[in-house]
Amino acid sequence: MATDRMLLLPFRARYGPERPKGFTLIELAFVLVILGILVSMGAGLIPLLVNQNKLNESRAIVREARTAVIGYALATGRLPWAAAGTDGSETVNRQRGYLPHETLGIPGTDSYAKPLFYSVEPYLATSSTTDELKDRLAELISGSHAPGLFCDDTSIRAAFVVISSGKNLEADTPNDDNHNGIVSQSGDNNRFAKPGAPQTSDYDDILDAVTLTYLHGRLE
Ligand SMILES: [Ca+2]
Ligand SMILES: [Ca+2]
Repeated sequence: MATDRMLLLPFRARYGPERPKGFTLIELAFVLVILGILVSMGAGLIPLLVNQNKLNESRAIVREARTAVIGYALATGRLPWAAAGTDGSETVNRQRGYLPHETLGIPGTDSYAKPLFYSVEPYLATSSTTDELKDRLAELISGSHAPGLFCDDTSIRAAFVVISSGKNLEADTPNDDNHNGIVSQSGDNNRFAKPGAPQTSDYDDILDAVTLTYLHGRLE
């Protein structure tokens, strides 16, 4: 039988010359060098990706807080005061401080585990119905009642702002005026950064704001 004869033949006679197995040393060295380069490139990218991820996460947290404050206004006819402490309970007559997250029922820290800051137009924290809130917004917009909260120096008139202190873990100028790293009632003023201001070596806060006109539109 032809098949039986094939089985009796040595391996090389059946399948031809044996091919060299594995890599040569030079090939191995080359592969290792390329792998080393790829690993070092990847290792360099990891901190950048982590930073970007943290930034995006805090942006989303600030955005969610903004939405929660708008929801509070629509439900109660007023904006909450700021919280004096990090427990997040609003403190009557407190225009600047921590986000009143307990009052809002949301988490109060950013992706860097630092408390969020908040400032409110005081005239909007003492209305009691959505109609009254809307009337007060109209007064602020027309100037018949002087507005008391601004972004981008005084070019944007805001109903409220929410701020994450960002990667350096401190509020930066112009959100923090007395350079103590936090936004508080005394020592800081009522002018904040432009929402979405670019990240620089001196400013890495993440600020979102709702303008008077936007909130007025939401109450239509
Ligand atoms: Ca900062
Ligand atoms: Ca301060």
